[in-house]
Amino acid sequence: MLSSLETHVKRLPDDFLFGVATSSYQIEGSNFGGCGLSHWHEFAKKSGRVFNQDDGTIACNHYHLWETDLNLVRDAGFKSYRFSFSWPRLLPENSKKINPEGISFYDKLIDGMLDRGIKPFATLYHWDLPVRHAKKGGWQMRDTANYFADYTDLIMRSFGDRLFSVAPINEPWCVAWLSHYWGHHAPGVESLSSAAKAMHFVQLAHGLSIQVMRSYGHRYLGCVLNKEYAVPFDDTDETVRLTDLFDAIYNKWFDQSIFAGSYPREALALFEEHMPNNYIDDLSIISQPLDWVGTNYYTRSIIKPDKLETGIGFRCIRGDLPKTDMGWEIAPEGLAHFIKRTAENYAPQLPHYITENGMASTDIIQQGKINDIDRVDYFDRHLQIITDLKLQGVNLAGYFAWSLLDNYEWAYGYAKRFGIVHVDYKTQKRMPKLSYRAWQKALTR
Ligand code: IFM
Repeated sequence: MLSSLETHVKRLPDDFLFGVATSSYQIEGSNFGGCGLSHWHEFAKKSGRVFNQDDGTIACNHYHLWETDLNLVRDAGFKSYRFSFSWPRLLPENSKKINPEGISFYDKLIDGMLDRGIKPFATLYHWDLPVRHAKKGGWQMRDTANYFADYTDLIMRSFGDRLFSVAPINEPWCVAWLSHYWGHHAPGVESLSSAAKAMHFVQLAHGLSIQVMRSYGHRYLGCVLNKEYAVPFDDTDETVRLTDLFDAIYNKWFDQSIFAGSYPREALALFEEHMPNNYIDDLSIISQPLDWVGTNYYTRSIIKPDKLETGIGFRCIRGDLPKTDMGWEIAPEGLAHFIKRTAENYAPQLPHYITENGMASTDIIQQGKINDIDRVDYFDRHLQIITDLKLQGVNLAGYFAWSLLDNYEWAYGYAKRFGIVHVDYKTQKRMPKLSYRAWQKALTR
């Protein structure tokens, strides 16, 4: 009998791309190979907001174990690997002095993928901003967007022709709002004014980077936007208005600026006085044509009015649905909502990838095994949505499970496990979980 994942895979066309994702700071180990400091290192050590003050200095030691890890990707039957470049690894000291060990590491990693028949699905920035840029204001500054364009140039020169696809920035909402308004991620700023600037400059960085990559003739460029499904706490006009505001800040800000060259008016009304001068002139850069669109999807948020939240007037709460170990509700219907909305409103013709989807769970090792059946079920329920929509004719092109390995889960340190492969952080031993075996069975059948 076919398992649920096998059934979905069988219903999808052969060219539907299945992959698995990770990111540099979360797995590589920033102590190795001449990597420079990122603002995450400082945040982990100094902010008091990171569990156990855990940092990414060793992480999964992927810097040394990359061959083992690529073998795991290949042996599961994944045909693509979504990874990120580390900016401080390639340019540890300044924007001119290239770290040869960094170049050599990514050379080997990319060639290692190609040798194994795995398509390199690259992200240029997954949150490890060099500390030198953070000290000068980081994403609140236009300069950072310009430096990001230079860094893009280095990557294109060195690796561009070997990359199947590239997205400049992973989850710009996290880079901007989560890190500058909520302060939950590095640099831990809590200011509407800072957040508004970061919301704009991270988008500008995206657009400038796309321009650079086009100048090299790259033809498969996209964006990776995280989406959270907004549900009003009640049906009063005020709650509905606030839910629209949440949706504008979290979701539409990014789609609309990239695909329609404007910012949503609900969010702009809140940010306008803090926006950088002449920001409107940048929208034509931000809205460069793309070749594909990527969505990272995990959960929903219930929006509840709260007068104590002086800037925005709401807070996000969780409801009664079953939850992952992050406390995130499992709500696959939100994924359907975003896939349809993106196709209808913004990018009907573009191939759509689910670039991250997965769950943290409290995996228990029993008799040398992890039977993470809840994670298999999570993948199953989200793939059901994808298969149904694909069969209805939506242009869905691929799906990436988050994550290959248990890894550094940012402010949660190593306390949360998202991997389909368990990592023992003391020995660095990898142990495939039941979910890995389920993917393997579905993809290699
Ligand atoms: O681990 C993160 C990843 O870095 C970005 N997307 C969400 C994941 C789970 O929180």
